[in-house]
Amino acid sequence: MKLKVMRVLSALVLLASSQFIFAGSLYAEGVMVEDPWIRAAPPNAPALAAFMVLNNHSGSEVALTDVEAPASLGRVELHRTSKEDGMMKMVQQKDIPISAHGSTTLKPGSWHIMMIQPEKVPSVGEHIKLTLGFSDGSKQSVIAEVRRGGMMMQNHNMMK
Ligand SMILES: [Cu+2]
Repeated sequence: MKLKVMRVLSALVLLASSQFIFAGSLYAEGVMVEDPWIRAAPPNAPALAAFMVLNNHSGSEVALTDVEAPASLGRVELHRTSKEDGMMKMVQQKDIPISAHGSTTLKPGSWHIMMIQPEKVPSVGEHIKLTLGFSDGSKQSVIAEVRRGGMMMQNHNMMK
């Protein structure tokens, strides 16, 4: 009798711990951010752009809805550059969607995070903390490295 109780108890403990692991893996789902970076720009640049890969490991669509950056980098907006009538055009977006089990790449000439009218343009090699807010209510901070790369600023200058 006592042995039977023990067995039931240990089975319960096992069940409880496996649920704990399950809960742990659920927590690890959501958006995984890969390779965040900010494109190096001249000290008088009117805007800065940040790029990264957003991987959605969940079964439902999630969107990047807001980004917090240090105040010295200016006002933050979500943008998308696309070709319209043969012209590259940049349009502000309310969010950046990431499909279920899919990924969205923020890159020059496509989706990007734009920081407008920076007071101080960071130099190559600096690390900038960006806090990403998603439509599921989650927030995540990433460290973006300032580096050279991609196209120059011509996309953004075309907007003027
Ligand atoms: Cu832009």
